[in-house]
Amino acid sequence: MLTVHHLNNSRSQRILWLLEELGVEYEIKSYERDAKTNRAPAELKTIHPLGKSPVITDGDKVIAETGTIIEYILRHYGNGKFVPEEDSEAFDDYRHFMHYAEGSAMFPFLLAIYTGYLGEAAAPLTPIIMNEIKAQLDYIEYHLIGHEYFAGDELSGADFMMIFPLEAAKARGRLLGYDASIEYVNKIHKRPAYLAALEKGGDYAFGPNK
Ligand SMILES: N[C@@H](CCC(=O)N[C@@H](CS)C(=O)NCC(=O)O)C(=O)O
Repeated sequence: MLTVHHLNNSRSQRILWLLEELGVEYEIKSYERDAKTNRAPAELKTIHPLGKSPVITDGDKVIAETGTIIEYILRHYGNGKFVPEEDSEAFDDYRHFMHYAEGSAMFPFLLAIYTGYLGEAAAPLTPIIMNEIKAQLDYIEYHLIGHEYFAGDELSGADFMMIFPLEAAKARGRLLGYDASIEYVNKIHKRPAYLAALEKGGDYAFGPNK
C-alpha cells in the first residue's frame, strides 16, 4: 500500500490530488509544521534523510522529491494516464514543465521567503527577486494563453507539478493581471478529485479562495 507522508500546507497536497485522480488506494501519515519556525518535524527525517515533504513509501521503497514521486506513481499505478504519447509535442512540454516547476519556477519564490527573514537587509535583493518572479509568471501566463493545460489540451503529470507554484503565487497576491493563470488555477480547484484530496489532506493554505 502506498503511504503519503504528508505535511500540512505543503507540496504533498499535489500527490494526494494525483492519487485521487487515479483512484489509487493509499494512506496518509500526517506531519505538522512547527508553529514557530514553520519547518517540518524532525520525525520526517526518519523516513528520508532530507526530512522534506512530499515523501512516499511503497512497501520498502522510499521516494522523495515531487517530480520523482509523480513519475513513480504514474509508472507503477497510472496505466498510461497523465503521460502524453512519447513522440508528441505535448510530451516535450510534459518533460519541460515536470522539471521546470521545481527547477526554475519555485526558485525566486523561495528566495523571496528566505530573504524576507532578513527584513531591511534584504532590500538590495528585492528588485532582482521581483524581476525574476515576474519573468517566471510572464512565461507561465504566455504558455497558458495558448494551452488548456501544461502539456497540450489534457491533464498530465506536468499539471500536478505546476499547480503548486501557481497556488503559492496566487495566495500571495502575485497573480493579479495574469488572467489565464488565475483561470487555470480556478479550473483545477473545481475538479472533484482535487476537492477530495483537500478534504483528506487537512490544512492547506493555498487552496480555493486563498
Ligand atoms: N523540491 C522538493 C521540495 C521539498 C520541500 O521543500 N518541501 C517543503 C514543503 S512545501 C518542506 O518539506 N518544508 C519543510 C522544511 O523544509 O522543514 C520537492 O518538490 O519535493
